[in-house]
Amino acid sequence: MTSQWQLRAAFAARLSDMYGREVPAYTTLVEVSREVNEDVLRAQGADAERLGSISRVTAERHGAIRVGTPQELQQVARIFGALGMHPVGFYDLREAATSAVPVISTAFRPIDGEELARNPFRVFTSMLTPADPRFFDDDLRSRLETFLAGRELFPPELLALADRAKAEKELPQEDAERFLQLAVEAFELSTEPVDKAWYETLEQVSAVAADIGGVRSTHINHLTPRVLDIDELYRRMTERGIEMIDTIQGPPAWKGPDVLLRQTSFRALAEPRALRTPDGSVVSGALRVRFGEVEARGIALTREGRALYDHLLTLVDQQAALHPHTDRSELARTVWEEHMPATEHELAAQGLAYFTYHVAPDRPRDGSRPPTSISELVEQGWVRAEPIVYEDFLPRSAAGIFQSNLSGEGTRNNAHEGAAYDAAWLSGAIGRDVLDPFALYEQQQNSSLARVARELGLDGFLG
Ligand code: OOG
Ligand code: NI
Repeated sequence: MTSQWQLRAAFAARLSDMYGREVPAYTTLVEVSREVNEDVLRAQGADAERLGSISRVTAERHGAIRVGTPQELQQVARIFGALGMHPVGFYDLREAATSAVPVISTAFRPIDGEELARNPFRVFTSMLTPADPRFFDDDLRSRLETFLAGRELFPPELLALADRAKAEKELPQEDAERFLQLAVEAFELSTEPVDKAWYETLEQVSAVAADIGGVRSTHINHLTPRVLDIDELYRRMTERGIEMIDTIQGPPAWKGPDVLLRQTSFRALAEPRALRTPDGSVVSGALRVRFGEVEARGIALTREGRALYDHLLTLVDQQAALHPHTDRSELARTVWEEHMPATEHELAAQGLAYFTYHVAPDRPRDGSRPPTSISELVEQGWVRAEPIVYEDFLPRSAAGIFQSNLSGEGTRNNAHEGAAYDAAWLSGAIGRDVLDPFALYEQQQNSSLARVARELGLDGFLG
């Protein structure tokens, strides 16, 4: 029998092999990430594993896919449900992006600590919004919806196997093999000719709309390894002659703790694709949609911590407008040094980040009673705090990654009111609750506190 986490790990590994064959620069990215991780581990020892064991980090990937309709998203949810992955978080990239990115998104990922430690594979999943009149007029909307309704992204056999894996939490080996084969195939780049005129019609609105709704299949858009030093990775990739986007998105490089998520990518590459012209002939062309991304993960922030992060983004924007000739990452570093607590301890004390708490094996054994507040327990050596790693995404960074890889700005008519979507709407569309990331981190923190309280006989004292 193959369990859900084994299916998840195998799917992530096979998808990575497949993407490496399709996009060779991705293989370089994975190799350079591995080299950087080994160097960091050698230089820092155990500290390098503070936010995840090296085996977790080495295998860790996120993918990105894009679908067209709620029905397709539901099917995606069934496939990832088989792998023990749940929809977490609601991202509205229409608002986060300045150019035309007509999608809303969630991320499918494992949610409990043990499952994350086994394999944290996650997939950022976006759905097109044809009902948003800022991007699509009535005529284009109806043509698009008809086109999307007429395609099948996932074969029924795959979905049936997925439902079984989800219900039984495992699959017999032979079925597991078939499931993995079909699932990986569903995300390969199709060789079927693309209708050139239709693709270009959508491209005028948005390159993302064309990538999603201009073809009869889906594909993995990028795959992202995790790296322990993203600044070093950026230098080494550039040295190897791979053209990276201009910046590293997210928090700046600074002396304090790593928080949330820093990401960068290499530019989307022109890939040969067969195109069908209006007279019916098939010509070879090239489309530029797929890329490779890399990320460094830090500590998960609480709502208050996240509000501070968002506030600092605004401050950095203001500084950048005042000093157009100064490097943005320099400005960001200065802002952070002024406003962001510089130690994990301070982040915890101010309630800005999430930690799990563990009774220290070397706690006082002189018969004294432990103090009853978590900060004193930590200060006096009774309890150790371990940072909880951020498992989610950042809308502004995601929009930045989308935009830096688009061929054109697209068009967007802000005179229209945008169609409204939120997490509740998305839950209804998927037929499954879209979970709140903050609630998940908080649960993890609270259950560690409850365990500490039990072990130290402090029941009723700690949250
Ligand atoms: C998804 C972009 C978002 C990330 O890491 O923030 C993303 C896409 O390009 O489809 O993957
Ligand atoms: Ni990504």
